[in-house]
Amino acid sequence: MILPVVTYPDKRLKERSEPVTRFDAGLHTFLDNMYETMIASNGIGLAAIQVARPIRALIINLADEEGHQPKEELLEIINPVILETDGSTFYQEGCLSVPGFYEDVERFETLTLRYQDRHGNERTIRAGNERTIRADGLLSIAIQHEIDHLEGRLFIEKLSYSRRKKFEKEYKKIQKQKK
Ligand code: Y12
Ligand code: CO
Repeated sequence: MILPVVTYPDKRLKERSEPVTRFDAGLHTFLDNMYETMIASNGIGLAAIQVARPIRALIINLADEEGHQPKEELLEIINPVILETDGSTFYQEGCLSVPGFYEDVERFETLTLRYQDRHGNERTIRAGNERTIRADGLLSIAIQHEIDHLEGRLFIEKLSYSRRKKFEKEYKKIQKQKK
């Protein structure tokens, strides 16, 4: 099922999302719906709050050189914790919740992340299910962008004061054109 995407300046995007405690069929259906929504919207990353569920879940499905997004590469990241970061890099980011706007944003270059997958609910499996990955390049940027959503932060909040002002003006114009 394709879900409606919450867009800026909706206040829900400022909410801090709560940890996932139930990794049940309901969560699995919700993650499947997030995937369907992201693909239908031409996205490569989506956090649960972007479809109005304030839970610490996000998905990332980067495109390969040919622009394909193989589902086997889909990352479902629940309750993420960044353990380590290194370096810095700039990338022109976009967000399904801020349609039509792209801007260079500074992020850590690499990071080490701990998270749970969709089956992480059972206590006994939970520790075993904890995985550590080292994320590089675009994946590292996407993870940081999506984890910011879990904290109620948008990439536009990382812009300079003058660039943010310009954004607000441009965005209002885009919104008006849509009506
Ligand atoms: C690097 C930087 C940011 C991320 C976060 C994930 N971002 C997205 O998936 C953005 C998708 C997006 C899609 C749009 O729609 C189309 O291209 C048709 C779009 O354009 C409009 O809404 C007009 C904007 C953003 C991951 C990695
Ligand atoms: Co976003």
